[in-house]
Amino acid sequence: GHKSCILWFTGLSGSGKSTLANALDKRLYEERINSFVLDGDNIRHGLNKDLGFKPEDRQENIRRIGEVSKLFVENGSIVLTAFVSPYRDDRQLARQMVDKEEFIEIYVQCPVEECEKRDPKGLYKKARKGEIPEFTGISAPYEEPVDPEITISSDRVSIEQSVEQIIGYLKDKGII
Ligand code: GGZ
Repeated sequence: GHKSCILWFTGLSGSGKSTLANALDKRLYEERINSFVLDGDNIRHGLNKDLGFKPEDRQENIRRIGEVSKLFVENGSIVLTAFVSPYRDDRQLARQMVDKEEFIEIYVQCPVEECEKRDPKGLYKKARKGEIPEFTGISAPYEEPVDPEITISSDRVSIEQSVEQIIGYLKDKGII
């Protein structure tokens, strides 16, 4: 058996949140743990397709993701959310939706210069040209977590090592 919780990944576009969340999801599956990834692919294209990237829209995006995550927690899952979630207050609101020990904030830290160098979808390039307004890290703020449960330096640590770091934390806390 395992306890349910939310693993809330936050970080810049291109920092590696989704990649890491999916690698961890696979690892948990191998341990027969019921986990689920929420990311832009299954949320922003569906439930939240009415929302854009203005601060109010991001706030509503995160609020709904928090509510959906809470349902997964009630269902006994470990839910992995991979959203930029750039505003401290919005993350705080999501945190307060569940019990204290059920919300684990994971800061996927990566210098914006490195994210821009990776630029897997060419979005930073577009943002620099002004084709995407309010792009996080370029023309919109990213408020770093003050006291995240876990910090991953994604430009210095491999995905495998990062997965092990998080697994270690979950074992330490008696969650898995
Ligand atoms: C930031 C944007 C923007 C703007 C489109 N700012 O690398 P990606 O492509 O796949 O991740 C980014 C994703 C951010 O959506 P989130 O739901 O995670 O954002 S938030 O939590 O702030 O609501 C990026 C793409 O969508 N994208 N426009 N202006 N990222």
